[in-house]
Amino acid sequence: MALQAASFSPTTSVYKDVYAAGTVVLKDTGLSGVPFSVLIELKSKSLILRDKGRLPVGAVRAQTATVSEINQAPLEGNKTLRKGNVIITGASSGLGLATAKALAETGKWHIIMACRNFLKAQMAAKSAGIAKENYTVMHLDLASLDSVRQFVASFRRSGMPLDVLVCNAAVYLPTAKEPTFTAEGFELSVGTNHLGHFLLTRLLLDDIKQSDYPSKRVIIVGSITGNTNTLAGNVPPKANLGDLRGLASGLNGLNSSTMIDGGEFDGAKAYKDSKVCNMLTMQELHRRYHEETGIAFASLYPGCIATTGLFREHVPLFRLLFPPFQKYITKGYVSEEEAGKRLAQVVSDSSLEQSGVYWSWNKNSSSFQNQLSKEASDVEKARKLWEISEKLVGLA
Ligand code: NDP
Ligand code: PMR
Repeated sequence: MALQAASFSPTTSVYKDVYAAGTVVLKDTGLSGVPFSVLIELKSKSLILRDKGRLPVGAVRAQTATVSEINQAPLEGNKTLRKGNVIITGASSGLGLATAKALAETGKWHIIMACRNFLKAQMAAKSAGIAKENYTVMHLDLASLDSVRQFVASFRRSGMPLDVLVCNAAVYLPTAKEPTFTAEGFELSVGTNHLGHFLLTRLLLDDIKQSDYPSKRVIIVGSITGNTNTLAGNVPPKANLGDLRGLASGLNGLNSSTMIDGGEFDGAKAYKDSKVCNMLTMQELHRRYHEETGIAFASLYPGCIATTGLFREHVPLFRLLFPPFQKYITKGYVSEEEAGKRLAQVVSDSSLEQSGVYWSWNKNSSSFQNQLSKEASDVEKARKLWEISEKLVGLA
């Protein structure tokens, strides 16, 4: 039942969200008129400060916690009564939005929707019916390392503890004839899907380490199409990072190739390569940090969610035929709702807590630990990818 004393600082001038027994938010400009001692008193009696967004500045409405409210809280290990806080990148559509909805509906999670389009994310949350008190939208453009750093700074200013990070956002540019680039000049697919998430995860690890939540996790969404030990992973162009020479020389198309393996630009391959990077990064995080921090690192293939915005750049005929092809021929199709429930399991189920695992689901939707391809589980490549990525994002 650990409320965070620091979050009650009476001098703070930013919004503070303090999640106690399912409830929140001091919309504060100094908590004027409420002595800190009173807050301590409230805290010790397990009272809840409840904001409905209509309190005048300085006014604090207190309400006694009911048994049922306390019971709503995640009690795994009885370590804390507050809601879990989870950041989901790219939660404005598809899998990310469906996961946010699934988690919000449990009443046990507050979702920080980390999105490049603030308004789109707000509207998406609203039309998905996610209750206002269960989410916060924060701006994050993974195609800009400055934006990643700014996001981390604003998240820290919010005062919220961080318990789980889900790296979900991605772009897929299968029809691009020419490469496009991130703000720092990296090829856009690998720059966004891998490098942006790499920096974000590295910076937020410190925050997750400090969490008192019973189960701390970092999840990076992978895919079957990056795994060449599957039929789907053998559809050309196949993922292949080679010796990482393109990445090592900057992936910028100026003094280097725009592809990780040093080859000619191919948007579909760049996406699949980026997914291999995601899966390698998860395992390297596990090797480097799991034992020391207790954080569980995982990746997953949620199923083929053939209707999402991921295919927005594909030709119209593909977009028309892909869903029935996956539904009736490969039978790999899964709805956004079902995929969201799967990712939500990886966020919160105690049965999916193991670290270093790549999760998949079989036809009757039960989860299992899947095998990664030889390349996607290559320890030496993961280490090299880590070291090069550190340099590219300015951490080494
Ligand atoms: P969507 O296109 O619906 O979702 C992708 C999200 O990423 C969107 O919210 C998008 O924002 C966001 N995004 C893109 N670029 C950036 C950026 N620069 N900064 C911040 N956010 C960004 O696709 P899916 O839901 O299908 O994809 C989600 C994850 O699932 C991806 O990691 C994908 O690789 C993975 N996946 C998908 C499969 C599928 O069959 N669809 C299968 C296997 C894995 P915006 O809304 O503004 O465009
Ligand atoms: Mg694939 C069991 C077979 C299977 C599965 C599960 C997928 C998933 N795909 C399968 C088979 C095939 N696909 C076959 C036989 C073909 C040749 C006709 C095929 C083709 C195909 C294309 C052109 N598939 C695709 C594309 C895409 O553009 C998608 C892609 O690669 O996006 C990167 C895609 C996908 N197939 C999948 C999944 C999950 C995808 C998309 C997603 C991803 O990795 O994010």
